[in-house]
Amino acid sequence: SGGTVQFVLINNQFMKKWDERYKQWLICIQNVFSYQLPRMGKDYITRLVFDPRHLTLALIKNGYRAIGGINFRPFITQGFSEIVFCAVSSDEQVKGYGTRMMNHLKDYHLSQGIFYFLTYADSYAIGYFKKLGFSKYVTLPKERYQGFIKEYDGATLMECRLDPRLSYN
Ligand code: 1VU
Repeated sequence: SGGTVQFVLINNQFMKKWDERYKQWLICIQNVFSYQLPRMGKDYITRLVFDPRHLTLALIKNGYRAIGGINFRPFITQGFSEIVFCAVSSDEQVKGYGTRMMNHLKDYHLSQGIFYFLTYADSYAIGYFKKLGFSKYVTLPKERYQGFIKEYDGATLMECRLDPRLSYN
């Protein structure tokens, strides 16, 4: 293996002239999400990946290949982001990319003055989120997120509180 990876934040909100390369990357990442998170349903994933209110942090290998990503929705007035989908393609898992991707997202949020992540984690992903600093103990007051984030049956709400004194990379 080997090779270099970079992180690209893709947001289709302000792109009047849609960058064809970004579109191809989003399609690849949407396929990774569909394959890795089959219970979410492909149509639902497609809708949220291309929703202008959602952003995708793309994990790009060797300058051209999208091998994973994190889709999230910032709620700036509420002071948190919802982590919606997070996945790395099968052949690139357990190489540390999932960790680096989340750390990159944390530093981006510190730069934006957002200090909380919330996610509905599948039971098999709870361990991964715990390693990355997420907890089932949610400290954010309910009125800050209730009605803003979508509940998923059988999933566990988890929170990650970012420390503004830290750098995660
Ligand atoms: O640091 P350690 O070595 O102790 O632990 C690693 C790694 O061993 C562990 N880990 C796993 N543990 C249990 N089951 C797994 N499937 C699993 N995969 C990894 O987690 C620590 C971090 O490893 P990493 O930095 O190498 O992470 P990856 O690059 O492998 O990426 C992790 C994810 C979870 C993104 C990847 O395995 C993946 O795409 N899995 C399938 C999709 C998934 O479950 N996504 C999260 C679902 S919840 C969601 O998206 C809604 C919010």
